[in-house]
Amino acid sequence: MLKTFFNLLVCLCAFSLGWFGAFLFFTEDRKLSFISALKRETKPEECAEPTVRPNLTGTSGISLVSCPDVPPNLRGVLHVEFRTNRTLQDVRNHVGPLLQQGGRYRPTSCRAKQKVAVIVPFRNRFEHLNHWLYYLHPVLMRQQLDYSVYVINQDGDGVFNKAKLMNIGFKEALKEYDYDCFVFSDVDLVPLDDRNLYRCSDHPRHLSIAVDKFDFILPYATLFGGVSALSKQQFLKVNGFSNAFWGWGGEDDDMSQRLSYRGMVISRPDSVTGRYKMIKHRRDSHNDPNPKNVQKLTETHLNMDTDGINSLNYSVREIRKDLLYTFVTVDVEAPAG
Ligand code: UDH
Ligand code: MN
Repeated sequence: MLKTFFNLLVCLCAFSLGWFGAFLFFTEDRKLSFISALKRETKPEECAEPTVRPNLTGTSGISLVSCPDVPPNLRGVLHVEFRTNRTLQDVRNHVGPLLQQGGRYRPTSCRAKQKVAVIVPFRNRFEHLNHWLYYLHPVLMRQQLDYSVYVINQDGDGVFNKAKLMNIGFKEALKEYDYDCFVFSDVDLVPLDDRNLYRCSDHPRHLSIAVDKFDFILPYATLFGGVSALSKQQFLKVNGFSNAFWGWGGEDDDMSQRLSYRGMVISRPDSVTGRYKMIKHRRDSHNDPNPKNVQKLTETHLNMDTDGINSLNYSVREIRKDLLYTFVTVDVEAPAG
């Protein structure tokens, strides 16, 4: 009798354990359990989606269902602060596990809507780059993009040419992958809302419309500088950026005019979604405002067919793959600064 009772007790225990196990497994899978909620709480900046480094080689993404129009794990308004002691290794530890060499990512659970090359014109702003990478990677992941980050670094200390670096980014990125969208971003601009999607749309898109430096107000209606997104088609339709804007200013207005001359209008997010924080900085050396650029803006329509991606000259000095970005150092044939 006692033996039967004992057997029954063992069976009951095994049964209960089985159910408890099944419950944990089930809720963990659907991210409902207390355990997974805790996990998410302790990793606030991470993308909620993949937990393993995705394999980006091969064509495995093709059989997946398309990602939803509205990415499900967005957070909305973000808290952004630029602490000075953020090292590149901090950033690698923070976002690296989900990336492939070259700052490359794509969602594992669905097929991304667009293949996006994020292009950052650059020279000697490593502190800004750390902040930018720290905030942007998790945002781009949550936005479920198939993307890479290209930092296009102007070699030497000749006069800076941001537009030329962006043209080079377009060209170099396309040598690696069949991107259909190009987001051009200053290294010091971080979005304050992850609903501001780094994707292309039917119209060229200006993303950084409300920057703290300008009291969150768009300074003028045709502004296209800061962060903007152009599809491959839109970019080629205007022959890319002009290569002729040396020094600070004008290249974005020239692009804005190119778009207008080719019958395109600029689309924008609303003024809440389009908020940005700019890292405070002084003017860089060898990038002074160039008065000649103002004159150039009167000639956009005359030059745009011959000055642009079809007339781009440069040489690549080095391509270095970091986990967080592809760093392309280029000689842009700059006049002495
Ligand atoms: N950039 C560099 N290195 C340079 C110059 C420019 O990386 O030496 C890149 C960088 O991505 C930067 C972008 O080009 O974000 C635009 O340049 P910018 O940040 O100098 O332009 P912005 O309009 O600044 O923000 C204007 C001068 C600010 C003076 C502020 C005085 N309080
Ligand atoms: Mn700036």
